[in-house]
Amino acid sequence: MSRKLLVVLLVVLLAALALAACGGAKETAAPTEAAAATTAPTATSEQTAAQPTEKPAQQEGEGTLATVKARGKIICGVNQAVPGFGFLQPDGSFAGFDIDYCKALSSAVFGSPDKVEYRPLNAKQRFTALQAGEIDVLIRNTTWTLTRDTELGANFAPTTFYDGQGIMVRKDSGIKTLADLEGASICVSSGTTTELNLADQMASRGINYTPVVFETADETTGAYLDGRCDAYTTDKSGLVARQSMFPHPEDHMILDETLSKEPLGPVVRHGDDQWFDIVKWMVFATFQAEESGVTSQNVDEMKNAEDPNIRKLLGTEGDMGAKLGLDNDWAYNIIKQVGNYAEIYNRNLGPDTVFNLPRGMNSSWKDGGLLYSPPFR
Ligand SMILES: N[C@@H](CCC(=O)N[C@@H](CS)C(=O)NCC(=O)O)C(=O)O
Repeated sequence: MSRKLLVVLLVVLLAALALAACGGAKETAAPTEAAAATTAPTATSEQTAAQPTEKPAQQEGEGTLATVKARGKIICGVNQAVPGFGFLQPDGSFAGFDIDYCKALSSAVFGSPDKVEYRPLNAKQRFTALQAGEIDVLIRNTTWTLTRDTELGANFAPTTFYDGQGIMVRKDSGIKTLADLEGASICVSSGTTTELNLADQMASRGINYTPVVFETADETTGAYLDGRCDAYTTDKSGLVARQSMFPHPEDHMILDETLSKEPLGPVVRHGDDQWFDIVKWMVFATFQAEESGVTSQNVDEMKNAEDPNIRKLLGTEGDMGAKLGLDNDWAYNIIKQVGNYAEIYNRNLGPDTVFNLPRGMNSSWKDGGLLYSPPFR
């Protein structure tokens, strides 16, 4: 047997073992990533996601933009279980803040928001799917971390939603602070920063707890609602989103404490600078449009604005689109078809939605928030 074949066989065997280990029991006693960190430097639960079964969407040696254009659609890795962000609706369509960013990318590339195939992925599957070329972009409440940015082969576009991890408990539990969770069981999803932060925060505060780990949000919240855990933890946005699906949302509350920083945004693979630039500037276009007061409603009039920044953004002046390999009306199309950041936020999370999330850090820098676009020039 050739050495190469032997290596391939070994890899397949290891992958099968990893799959058997994750797939068998849905619940594990300890956080897998944390456990991996304290033992040998083996794969974390993020890295032991299901192996790719389908043919990669991207052909070798071809840039993602060319692949996407030849295919006629973008394959966007998304969440299907977090209302307001990425959610599969009863009619089979996807909706949410992250979904709108898939649409914005489609508008930038194709001049239409509908050239998207949505690929639902759970937390553990997402980085393998990205690495394997099964998706062109991951827009799925994904936190930017150093490990993901390096070892996991991911490049992070600007943060579209600044979040932090929170804890939900039943109102009648008497639990008011993190310290009250001494001896508690806490439901958490695997392959997430949530799982790691929880272990770190509880250890540093000397609070003993039992993590009860599941692969999907449905399993995690299902177990919490069944009374198998005293608390449920994820990003605060995720808590609010999932709470909206509970039979009695009013029976639950989110503790004031925030356990971590969770900057969420789109992600692409390492190795394709042009595609990375497109995804980055697609996000910046939504920020800049809000900064400049350009909306889906006034974008046509704004084409005649005097402000050179607006003219460059909308393609009336300069050749910003060409620099990205796109048509010059790429950003005009995003704003016209999907909207500026405020429109995207309000449509999915704003005052007219069940979530009514205050903008807070997710305000434009002009309003004291963290959203800031570099110059369009
Ligand atoms: N932002 C965190 C957490 C993201 C995450 O996947 N959260 C879970 C808990 S709500 C989720 O979205 N699960 C949906 C599912 O896979 O069913 C991360 O990037 O690791």
